[in-house]
Amino acid sequence: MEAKVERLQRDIEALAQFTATPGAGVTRFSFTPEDRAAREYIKAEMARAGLTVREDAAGTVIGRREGEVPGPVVMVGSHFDSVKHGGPFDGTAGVVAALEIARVLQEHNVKTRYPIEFIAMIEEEGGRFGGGLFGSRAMAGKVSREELLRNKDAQGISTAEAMAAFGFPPENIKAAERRPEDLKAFFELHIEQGPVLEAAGIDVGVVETIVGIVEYEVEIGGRPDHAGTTPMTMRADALVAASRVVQAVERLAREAGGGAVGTVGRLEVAPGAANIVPGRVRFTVDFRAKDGRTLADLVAGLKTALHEACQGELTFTLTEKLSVPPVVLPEAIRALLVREAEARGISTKVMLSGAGHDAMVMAGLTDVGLIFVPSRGGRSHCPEEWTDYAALKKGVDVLLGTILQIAEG
Ligand code: HGY
Ligand code: MN
Ligand code: MN
Repeated sequence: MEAKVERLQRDIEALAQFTATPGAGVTRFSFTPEDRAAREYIKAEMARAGLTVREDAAGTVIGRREGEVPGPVVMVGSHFDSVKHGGPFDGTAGVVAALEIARVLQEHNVKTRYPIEFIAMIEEEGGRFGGGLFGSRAMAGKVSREELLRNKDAQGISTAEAMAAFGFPPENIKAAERRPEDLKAFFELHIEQGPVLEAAGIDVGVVETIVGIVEYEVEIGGRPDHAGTTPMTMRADALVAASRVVQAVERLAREAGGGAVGTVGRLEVAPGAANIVPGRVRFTVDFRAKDGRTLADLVAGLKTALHEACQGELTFTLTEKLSVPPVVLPEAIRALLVREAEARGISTKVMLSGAGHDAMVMAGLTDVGLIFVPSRGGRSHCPEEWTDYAALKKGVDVLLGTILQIAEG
């Protein structure tokens, strides 16, 4: 049994149309018209594949295929939201892989012992509200009502308001929770978003460790003043202070070594005029490392840098948006994936994931397998993101064979 590459291509191209920035990459934020269009496409394809379709309280789309016994369930999927001006494969490739596996099982009239759920997770990127890994964290019971009220988009709309307006009452969020005893395994196919597989000429990456992530929103308060009449010795310039912290983020990560990374991806200056000394700066900090100790050291270094940069009238606030520890995925699942690939003449490489994935949250609930397919030029989170459909098919086939083994018990 194997996937049909033309159906993979059709799904990817169809879903890529649901973007707020046509011609400038895929922008598909959660609880938006683009979300609605993509979710309706996914639900229709799940129904056509014979699945029972529902949406959980967080807004994740779940298609279920019954087995001979009611549970525990084998899950396969990824996320269907995107970053701003992203590519057509990030997350979507894993949702399309799940859709195609459902079709193949239907075509071959396969009856598995355990049920299988095909998942399209919501708000993994955190592109609209910050944070991220929202759908999987809701399944893990790690989304609080407080977070739904606190996290707001660029227009000041909270996650709770957006959910309510879209048809998902925020007060029901706890209903999305899944019990570990009800789950048998969670599998995710994702594009690598890096250069390793392409450079090595390897078909499929089998992920051993996913880096830990901490993400902060920082606000530095200064004093807006006239840029012409305020002497340099009398300023509380929020942007000068922020720029010192931005430099520290880069230095801390570089000096930490071991693959640690630090990024300031978004920075806003207010009031934001050439002739006004910046009174307030808001920016994000994203640290990643494959061990918790390094992550803790990076956070401590950030706090030191903030205290040193904010003297006198300058103040700062530091709000944690996401904190997920590094995870090592189970060796037994990795071995199954490698064996399935070898049986199909597909090459594999065990590797680290520098990107975060829903799989890292689901690893707290059940056994998890995460595989990568190559990204052209290692590019992602940009319109240039690309994966050859034949390469995607190889990953889907490895997942299909492995899931059949796990679902047979
Ligand atoms: O940020 C990440 O690693 C993922 O794309 N959400
Ligand atoms: Mn991403
Ligand atoms: Mn992703």
